[in-house]
Amino acid sequence: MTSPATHFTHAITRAPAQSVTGGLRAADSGNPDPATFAGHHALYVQTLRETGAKVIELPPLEAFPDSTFVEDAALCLGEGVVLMRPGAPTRAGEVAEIAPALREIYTTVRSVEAGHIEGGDVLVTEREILVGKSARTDAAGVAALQAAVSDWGYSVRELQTPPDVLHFKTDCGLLDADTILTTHRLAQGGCFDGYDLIYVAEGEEACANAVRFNDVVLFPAGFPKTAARLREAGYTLAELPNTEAAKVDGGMSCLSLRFSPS
Ligand code: CIR
Repeated sequence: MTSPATHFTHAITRAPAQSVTGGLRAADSGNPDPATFAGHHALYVQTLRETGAKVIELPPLEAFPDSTFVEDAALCLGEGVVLMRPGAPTRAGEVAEIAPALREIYTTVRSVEAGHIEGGDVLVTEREILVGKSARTDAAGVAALQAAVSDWGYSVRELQTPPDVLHFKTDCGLLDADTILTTHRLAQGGCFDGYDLIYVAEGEEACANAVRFNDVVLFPAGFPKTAARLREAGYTLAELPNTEAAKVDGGMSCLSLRFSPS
């Protein structure tokens, strides 16, 4: 069944810059290789397009090593777009860089004016907007988002991203209107009560950041047990190489903004 939370007419992506080797990361497992990353990114974009969506590809930004992770700079909803306020100082300038592309599509553009919030901490379902406070997102940012979207009828629920997890969505992804892929460490506090949950297999926590995009689930290659669980549950997976993004803590959701402007 199609849902406005999983089915989209548009996406925005930004090709990785050579400077992605200087991207932020929690642990050093070596630098991403820009050429390999570019190949992975092209495959990601092609997969989005194959679902029928229009994909707007933005050029690389050398001044912003993490700018390929466009999801963190904006929250795209049907009614309008809300520009985020990244908590990582090196990423704050990405918002002004992506805003012109968003203004070409949306007539209503709002901004988070206080605190900090990154799109990776925001999960939009059909019923609500869940936001995990994290090292990048604080209570003032969540409150500012709530103020920005309340007249559009959204309720915002403030949650906590587990310690040592970069973003809320590092550990979850929406699979359909009622179903969330997640980890035990995130779900154990009951934040997803009322939803159907599919857990990633033990040891495969790094694949929780999957994204349902139209008829496919964008899923990082290399997590066979969880992939089998999802296929068994009836989902069609597009398994995409993600080794280079993963070196700078990036996953499937971070690489696009997904939306259907009204
Ligand atoms: C960062 O640390 O900000 C980037 N290296 C990775 C951002 C990943 N974004 C996301 O999960 N939404």
